[in-house]
Amino acid sequence: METPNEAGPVRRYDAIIVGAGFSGLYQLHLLRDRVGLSVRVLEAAEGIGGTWYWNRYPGARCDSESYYYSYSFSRDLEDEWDWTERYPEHGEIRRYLDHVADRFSLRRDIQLGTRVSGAAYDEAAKRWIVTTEAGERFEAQFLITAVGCLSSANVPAIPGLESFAGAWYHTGRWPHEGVDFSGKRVGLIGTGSTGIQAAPVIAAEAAHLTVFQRTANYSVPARNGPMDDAFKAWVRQNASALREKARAAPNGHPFDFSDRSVFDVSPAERQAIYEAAWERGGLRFRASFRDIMLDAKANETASAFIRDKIRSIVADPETAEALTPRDHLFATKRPPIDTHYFETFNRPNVTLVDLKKAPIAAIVPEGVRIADATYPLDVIVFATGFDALTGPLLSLDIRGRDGLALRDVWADGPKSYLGLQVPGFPNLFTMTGPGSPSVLTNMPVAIEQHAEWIADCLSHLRERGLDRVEATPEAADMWGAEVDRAASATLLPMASSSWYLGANVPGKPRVFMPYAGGMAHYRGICEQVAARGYDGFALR
Ligand code: N01
Repeated sequence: METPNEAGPVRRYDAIIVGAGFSGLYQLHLLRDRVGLSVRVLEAAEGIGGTWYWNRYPGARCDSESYYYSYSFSRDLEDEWDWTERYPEHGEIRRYLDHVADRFSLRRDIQLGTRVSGAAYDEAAKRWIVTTEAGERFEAQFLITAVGCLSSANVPAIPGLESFAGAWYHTGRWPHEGVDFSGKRVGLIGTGSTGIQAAPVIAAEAAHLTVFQRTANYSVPARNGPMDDAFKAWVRQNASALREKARAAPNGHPFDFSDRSVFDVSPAERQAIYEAAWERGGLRFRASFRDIMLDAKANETASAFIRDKIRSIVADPETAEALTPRDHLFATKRPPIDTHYFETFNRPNVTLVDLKKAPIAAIVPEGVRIADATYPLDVIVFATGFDALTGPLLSLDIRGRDGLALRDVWADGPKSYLGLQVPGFPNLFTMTGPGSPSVLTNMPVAIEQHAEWIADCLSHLRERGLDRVEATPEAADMWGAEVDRAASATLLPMASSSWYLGANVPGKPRVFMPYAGGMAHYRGICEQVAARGYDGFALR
């Protein structure tokens, strides 16, 4: 419904969802088609897909396997969709999400090309006022952010970037028409999951690739390949059991964590187990033993195994040494998986520059300058990550009761209840927000749980004639303590350069942001909270 006012017409809905990726699409489906709300999805991009709309860099594909990096809520959807590869490539995931949008008639309630610039809670009207960069105004009782965890690109403030005579790109804002690297001297800055995926593909096309590495990283082979017919048939036959297993798992992946300790087996058996896991590839390498993520000594055996692999793959000993991580343990930063990453450094057209010896001093018109040397470049690719978890939320300029700015409330680090709500911000839900398991899980599992829990909560309010839900400060304090406790029970906070801690963005508070207590455990807590009448939330 539209009502004119001084600032232009205001469009009213029961709920506004910001973002049309995996989260926003499913939340729209549930709130509109199950709860019966009027819903508008506002999406900055010109297409749906969220992360997969923006991340089109060379080699971009998902590190979770295709048959479970997908929705589980509709058996028909599962039955009718065929994945072609073990790890889906970005274009295939976009096609899947486009199919979902069409199949569930979602597009009519999604407004593309609409960047939200502000959201303020009007206490008297009990409505959120949402404004966009184009000056549009919306009002809604509920505001749900589905903006993703890794959507605010982090382009480092390196002096002189504006003077660069070539072209530069951030991987998370990749041009749709692609980038032609043929005959070009390319500089790649960053060796996280993205840089590690991109380097081999760029190296195969460019005249020369220079990789600028600040922190050496562990990586395990992905072992990507086609989904053959026998495997597809196995997935279909076991679809329910696989989904059940993913839901019951700590990280939303349908694979078992071994119940053996690293120290239950002999060194020779351990080596054989790691070799088999290396051959199998993928994120499940971490699951080879139960204590890899819990005990530094246990983890060191996995870390040492991968270091040995790097040395065995990379021909030049000096390059191998520089590529060998020593300042953190395996998987304490988000572990990448790769297709011939370390092998890439054996190519004659690839150079590694170790920024631990000397940092980038400046970008100059010809390229990158480090100490006295200038590396001449035609293209710079920033694979420098994201202002993770808080960045996408703070960029919305959210203001709650009494004009309270989320930016101020989170000045010393984010605090929330269950990662879903912040005291002072009634009827605002932050899907996969800081304090939720989000990035520590196979994302669709966390997303489906959040969307269903939020839909149930709004149904609960409607059925009882209530119109407001707000986390209490006590509940947020309790949850903050639980997030800290869960993190410190693992090795995750040990990696001082991790984006889980905000360490990659200068000036960002160093707080471990995601909930490390496990997805299944988290699901149980959320279910208990709901069963106790939304314990920790004030309902009015
Ligand atoms: O970003 P990152 P990413 N000068 O922050 C370096 C997900 N993902 O885009 O480690 C020089 O991990 C930085 O160095 P350091 C996944 O969750 C998923 O690679 O901070 N270097 C690091 O090497 C992943 O973890 C998939 O010392 C600078 C790199 O840039 C997350 O996205 C695929 C620098 C950034 O690594 C982020 O990955 C890809 C500077 N000023 C990504 N600033 C899937 O498959 C930063 N760096 C689903």
